[in-house]
Amino acid sequence: MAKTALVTGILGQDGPYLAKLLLEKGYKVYGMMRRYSKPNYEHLDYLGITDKVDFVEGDLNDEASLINLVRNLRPEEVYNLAAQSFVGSSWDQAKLTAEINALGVLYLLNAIKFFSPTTKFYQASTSEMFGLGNTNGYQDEKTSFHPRSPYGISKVYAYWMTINFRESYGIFTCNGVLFNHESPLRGIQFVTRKISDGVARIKLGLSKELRLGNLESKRDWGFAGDYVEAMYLMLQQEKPDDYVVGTGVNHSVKEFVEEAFKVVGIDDWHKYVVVDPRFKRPAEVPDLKANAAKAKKILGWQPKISFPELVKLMVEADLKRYEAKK
Ligand code: NAP
Ligand code: G4F
Repeated sequence: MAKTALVTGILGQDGPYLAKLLLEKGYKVYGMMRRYSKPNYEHLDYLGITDKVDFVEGDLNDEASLINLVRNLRPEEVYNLAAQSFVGSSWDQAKLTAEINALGVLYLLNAIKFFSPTTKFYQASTSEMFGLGNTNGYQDEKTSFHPRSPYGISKVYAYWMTINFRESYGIFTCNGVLFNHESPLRGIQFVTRKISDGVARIKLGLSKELRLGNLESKRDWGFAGDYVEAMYLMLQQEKPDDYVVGTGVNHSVKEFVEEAFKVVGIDDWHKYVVVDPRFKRPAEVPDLKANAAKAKKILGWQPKISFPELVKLMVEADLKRYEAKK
């Protein structure tokens, strides 16, 4: 019998990559999406798996919808990837961010506790929880949290609730504390995709400038396709635990910009980039860099795609998208 997995956030960036991996491993994959009059399957189409996923409707804000799904499907694994995931919007929509990212996780955990307690649960935790916290310039599983945004704070609640269900009820729950991971499926609001898209437009003469916020902040950027393997591996261990996942190398936004313009053969990138205060945040996370030694040792996980490869992959995908529209 095929194993069953419920993946929330199936139409986002990570959902499709994870679903593809699970399908390749022979799983029956239920993809949870909100109710839309016109759902957008573009990301699943991109990976060629739209017809292979079983879609189910549910909303992290609607506890009964989660109870129904868990009770009816009783999946062996639940990967909770759904979230209001854009840090920048979380100051303006702090309540909604908390409802989805914090309380939504509590609802899902309760549904598992009452209706399918043997289900294994993965929570999409994040390096944003560290905020200003670091241990000798890196963040690992023992680094203290000092979140800087309503998004980061909502995820800290979900992180501890995930641990609490493990400690209180013996449910197999794991936090993947993932650092930034990107791909051609990244939402256009996030800085990497905004840059790859902007650079492609400039190269093709469709735009004259790229407006960005803080160019100095540093992120540990990896490829989403690599990171979903770590999610899967966490739920295959004998014991549930929490893991930091990242490359251990970081770059500034400015370095991402330079690298992206390099891909299209433009050296004088300063001519095109405008710093616009509208894209700066009320409180910034200046420097994230993972120490993923535990994931490497216990899960045997390592990233495969390097920073220059990632930037090239994203810029070339955006060039291709625009060229296909010509
Ligand atoms: P994403 O592209 O923004 O996808 C999130 C998905 O969640 C979207 O498809 C969205 O659905 C869905 N969603 C939002 N609110 C929902 C609700 N109330 N009920 C049900 N679904 C809802 O995010 P991602 O980059 O794939 O990230 C996946 C998860 O990992 C998120 O939890 C994120 O916070 C976390 N994370 C991401 C990173 C990263 O670098 N990508 C790093 C660490 C942690 P719609 O399509 O309907 O809007
Ligand atoms: O791409 P970002 O919006 O990603 P951020 O805030 O790091 O959050 C992402 O990674 C987290 C993991 O650490 C996830 F949990 C979260 O869901 C999301 O996937 O911004 C990256 C950096 C920030 O320092 C931001 O201030 O880029 C800086 N930045 C500079 N100019 C900009 C811009 N960010 C955006 N989105 N847009 C700009 O124009």
